[in-house]
Amino acid sequence: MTRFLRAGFLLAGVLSYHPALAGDFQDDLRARRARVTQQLGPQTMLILWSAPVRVYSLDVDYEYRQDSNLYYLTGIDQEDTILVLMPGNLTHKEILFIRPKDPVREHWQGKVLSKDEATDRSGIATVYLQNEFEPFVEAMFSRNPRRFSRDASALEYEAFFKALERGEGQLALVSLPKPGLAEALGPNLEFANRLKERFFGFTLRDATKTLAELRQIKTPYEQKILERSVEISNEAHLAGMRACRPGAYEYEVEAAIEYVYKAKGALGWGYPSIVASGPNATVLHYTKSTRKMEHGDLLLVDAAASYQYLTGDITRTYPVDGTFTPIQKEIYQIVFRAQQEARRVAVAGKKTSDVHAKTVDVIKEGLLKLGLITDASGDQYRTWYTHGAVHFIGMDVHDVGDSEKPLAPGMAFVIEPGIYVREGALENLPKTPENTAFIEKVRPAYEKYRNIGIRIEDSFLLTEGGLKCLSETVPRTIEAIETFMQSPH
Ligand SMILES: [Mn+2]
Repeated sequence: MTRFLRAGFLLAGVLSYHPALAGDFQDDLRARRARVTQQLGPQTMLILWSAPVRVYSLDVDYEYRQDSNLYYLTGIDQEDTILVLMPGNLTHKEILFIRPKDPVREHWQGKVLSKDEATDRSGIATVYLQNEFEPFVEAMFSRNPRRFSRDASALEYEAFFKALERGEGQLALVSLPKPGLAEALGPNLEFANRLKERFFGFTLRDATKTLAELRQIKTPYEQKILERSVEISNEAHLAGMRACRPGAYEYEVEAAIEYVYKAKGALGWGYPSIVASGPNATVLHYTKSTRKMEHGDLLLVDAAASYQYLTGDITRTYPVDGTFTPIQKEIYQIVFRAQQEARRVAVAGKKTSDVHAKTVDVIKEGLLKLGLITDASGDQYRTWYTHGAVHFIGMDVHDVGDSEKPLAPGMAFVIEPGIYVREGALENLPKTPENTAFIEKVRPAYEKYRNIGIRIEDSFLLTEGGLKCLSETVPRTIEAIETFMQSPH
């Protein structure tokens, strides 16, 4: 999956629950909350809301996908959930608000967690009901805990109250709308503004970065789950390759891939599958999967499962009939070499931009040799290589994290160079004398390679021992791909 360079976007997935790892999971959740708590400080109240239910059509909803940050800290994938962290509290530093049990609704929509079950799942001892949230917050910001509960003690919340008195309280929220983005005022900010109108002594703090930095370094537990997630995706890719043949439709390959997700307990994708044959391979996020594949086509498959809220990201491009044409090989080898050489750059201490830069060097050199660019010193290569090579993976396929930070053990990311000789790429260049000359010179090469789109993408984990490729088992070399595609299955 290739990332828009500026904006991210939300992708859905679903949870599957494995009791065998349950204890590890709760330990990990506790440790995650402890790290957030430490960074927030005693003057702060952090509030995190669950993701809203989204309507598919009329009275049918989309499958529910929990907000990544809320899931990261609670492990709860139920709607109407709110997490409050108050690091300064004496005993109840973590408080969960959940929807009430309702037998009628549960008959229609399924079981709702009881308070005890929410505690078992999250490891959070203090659980209140959803309708107690606003009274609780009001009691806290008015420094009058009895407004919430008659036996509440002011001592419990003293650190936060003192901070409010000094005017140093902080209300920490995540995913506040960024200035300049054309988003509506988010519900978080509306909530904060309403509180500000009524109470004093605190400022707003954006905790998005705090959470992103924690999520950027995968814990040993997360690494284990991510590895399993990618294993499932590897198997799915092999199934897709087996289902691919001239005369079959793209959706048949997609079905073979997604069957494996479900059969292996992943229950869903980390992002919509891209199964793009022939000219469709030049469309970065082609998701229709309706074309019939023909002899001579390449098929680009970019797909990965979401397993327990962790997703890898893998792309392979292979010939539908099992044999690359010489012309396809020429492009493939450039992309392959770009990834190989970039892998060697991806060591602790380097930045993701260093890894990307290596792919650019190799691709420029290759494009120049093929006549698709006339000058390797400038930006001509961007006509054919249109995205970045590296992004983090994790709970979100384009996961959060600071790309300015040097690579470090625990970071998980992809390296995904690509070349796309797409229809109209030359015609759509701005009409400058420079471009006119460029177009004239590269047109023969463009005609030769047109409609070829090739991307190679693998999921990596940086460990103390070096770079570990999690998707190594999916054939990547021309030889391995041809052998696999031509073997009887
Ligand atoms: Mn990707």
